[in-house]
Amino acid sequence: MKVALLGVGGCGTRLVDQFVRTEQRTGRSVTNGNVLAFHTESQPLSQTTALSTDQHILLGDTHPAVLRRDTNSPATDAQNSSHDPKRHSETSTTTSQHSTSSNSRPRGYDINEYGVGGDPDVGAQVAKADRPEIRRALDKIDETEVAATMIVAGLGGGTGAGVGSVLLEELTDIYETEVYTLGVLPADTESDQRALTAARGLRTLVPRAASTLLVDNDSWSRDRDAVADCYQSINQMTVDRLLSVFGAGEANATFESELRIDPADISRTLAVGGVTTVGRATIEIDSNAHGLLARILRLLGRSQSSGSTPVDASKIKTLISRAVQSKLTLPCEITSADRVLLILSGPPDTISRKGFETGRYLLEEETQTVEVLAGDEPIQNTTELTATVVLANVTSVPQIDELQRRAVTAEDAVTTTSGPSTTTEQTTTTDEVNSQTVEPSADEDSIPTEFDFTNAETTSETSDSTEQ
Ligand SMILES: Nc1nc2c(ncn2[C@@H]2O[C@H](COP(=O)(O)OP(=O)(O)OP(=O)(O)O)[C@@H](O)[C@H]2O)c(=O)[nH]1
Ligand SMILES: [Mg+2]
Repeated sequence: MKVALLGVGGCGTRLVDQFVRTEQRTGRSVTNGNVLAFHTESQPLSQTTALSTDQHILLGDTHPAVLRRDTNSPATDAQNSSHDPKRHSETSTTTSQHSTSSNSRPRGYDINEYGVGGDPDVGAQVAKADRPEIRRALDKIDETEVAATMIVAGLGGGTGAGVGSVLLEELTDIYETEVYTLGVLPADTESDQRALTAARGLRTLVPRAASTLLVDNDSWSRDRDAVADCYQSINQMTVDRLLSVFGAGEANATFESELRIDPADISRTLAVGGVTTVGRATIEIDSNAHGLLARILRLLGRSQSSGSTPVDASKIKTLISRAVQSKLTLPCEITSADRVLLILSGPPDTISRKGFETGRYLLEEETQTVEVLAGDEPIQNTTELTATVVLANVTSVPQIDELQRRAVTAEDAVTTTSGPSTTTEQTTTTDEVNSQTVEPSADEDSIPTEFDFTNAETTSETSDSTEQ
């Protein structure tokens, strides 16, 4: 399934960059070059290696609340030079305009002062003010080449959550095709400000996106005190799973398979909306039947066309069981899933119909879900068999409940100084976050505006009241 990827903020930018790098390394193609990175800070954009400057969209150049790095720093200069020279000349004044407004920003130890300084309301204002620039950038995406678009962001980020929310609103207005979100949740060791932003981000994004795939930094950090040191490995894990899901069905179809995954199965699974999580497991298979020797024999014409023998059904069953019991991108109670998709990727003809049926039955039992779709993705020249399991619209997610609890505390601290508390209305359990997806438009009015970045006023005065 072809998908356009739009990274937002530092996390989103790094993830889409890594995605494109992995596409190039593995020869798989999901995006067809339909990738953009939006940020309010130039440095993370200039640090990308697989994106061209044409794919870097720097927002908030002239916004008074956006703090730029020293314009003489090489990274900033390199970035600004890829933009409108008229705006470039204005950046030198924004640095000084900034120092005053940035003083009133909420601060956490893990919040970078540059860009929107972690403030999602400023992020949303910047995106609204720069709507024309965003629309121009979106013209670079060929909507006819992709079946869907995915916004990728760290939900604890001021840019990720704030700009991401406005971008989602913009895209759902103009695109006929599905718009998904990939959100990264902050770790427990990150500041309450990050937790509050992420809780608000979930509340804004989940009801609007066709589906929100979540990655939990907490569960995937080896060292919980140094989450940032694990970004690279968490990002690779995320990219590998995304490629397994969306890349299935895109590989060169030399070997046709009657069980081959259909891109429509992917959208059908995600169509239930809500929060999605992904598990994965891999086994080595008999290298004699599938490895180098078998390939050489096939090349010499001394073996059957694909040369593969079906892997034992019980082995496939074990693999699928391991995948659904594996550490998910977002750990959850698997029986709370609404729809499940199984993708088996491996050498052609290794998965017999019996193996498939056994696996599907197992998933139905383990997830207590009747809607289990399944397909395979033939990959040549591999000795591995991988099972990827997509669990859609999961509703029992301890990490989201914990995030909401932290958000209540952080929100209380903010509202003590800025007026009456609306905390009880604003914080929700996973069930409530997801319930918004059932009737998104009907429920929209009931979402408190304080939680919805896209309803924030565009003037900086308004944002000041939520910042103290
Ligand atoms: N897995 C992963 N998480 C990241 C990465 N970068 C940031 N994060 C997470 O995303 C959150 C937001 O960080 P950024 O993406 O830098 O924030 P932003 O959107 O640039 O906006 P600011 O808050 O203004 O910096 C952090 O609190 C982390 O939880 C990354 O590369 N990988
Ligand atoms: Mg950042």
